[in-house]
Amino acid sequence: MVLVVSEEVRNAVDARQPVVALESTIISHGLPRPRNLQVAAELEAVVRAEGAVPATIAVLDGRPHVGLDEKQLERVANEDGFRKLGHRDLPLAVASGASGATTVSATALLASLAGLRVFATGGLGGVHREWTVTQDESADLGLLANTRITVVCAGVKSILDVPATLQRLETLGVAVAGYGTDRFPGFYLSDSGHPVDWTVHGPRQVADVMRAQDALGAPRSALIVANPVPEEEQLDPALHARVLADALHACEEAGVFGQGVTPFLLDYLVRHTDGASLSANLAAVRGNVRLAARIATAWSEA
Ligand code: PSU
Ligand code: MN
Repeated sequence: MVLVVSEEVRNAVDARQPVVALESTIISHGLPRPRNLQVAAELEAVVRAEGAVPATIAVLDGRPHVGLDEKQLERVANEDGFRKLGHRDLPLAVASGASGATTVSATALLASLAGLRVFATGGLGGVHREWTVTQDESADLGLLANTRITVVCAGVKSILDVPATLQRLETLGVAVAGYGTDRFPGFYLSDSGHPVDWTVHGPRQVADVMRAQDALGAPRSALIVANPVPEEEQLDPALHARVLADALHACEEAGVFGQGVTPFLLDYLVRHTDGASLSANLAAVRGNVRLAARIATAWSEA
């Protein structure tokens, strides 16, 4: 088996104890150094504080790892030339011995192969603005249409075309529920300005939905639990709108495309909001990780 599952994660899965999968692209490509390593460790600690086991996922020297030790986490945060791997990149990375961080799509796939069911991230990828020209839609969406996993996120990144992304999720048949809200969260913002059709209240209800997915069987799609960043921790919406417009412009000017777009925009926002976007991003991720641990616990008790 090509997958390396850490002993701690393997034991927890075998014993049906709660485990939370964590992605690594946010660490390697989504957050500035040296803060990224602190955050990686902090997120694992949040999972543990809730009584669950963290499983950060990345590919090291051609081997997909589920559950990283301290040294391995450090490589993700600090190694130069660390790639960004979507699920389509996994066989290429494995065969060539490459190392890279996994996006939502690759993390969800590897997590599910390892028998994990709950996954936390910041914001999902989705349909980019200017899609009609670039056809840039994150591979996250297609993978989630075919993978039985529960993803806790603060919606999709606000750098995207949010209504188009919601429409794609509907078309692809991916279940979406607001956590304690009927508004779809906006990543840095508590409210994207768009509604969601379903609201779930509490980790147990989420576990009920997961059980119902299994009872219904096919198609083996995901469940997106959209958990808003608390309003007092969100980025100021006016600042967000202003800096985002500049960021999109700068991205076009710089000729950035493909996998480079998302990291470019996230970095631009951090630098031009005096770190306020970073605080909001971290608040969102922390909240998602905590909730994911509670959902994993309810799921393990189900
Ligand atoms: N959420 C964050 N920061 C990130 C990402 C998500 O808070 O860096 C990453 C995720 O790994 C997601 C990826 O899968 O961005 C999407 O990239 P793209 O648009 O190139 O598919
Ligand atoms: Mn893309």
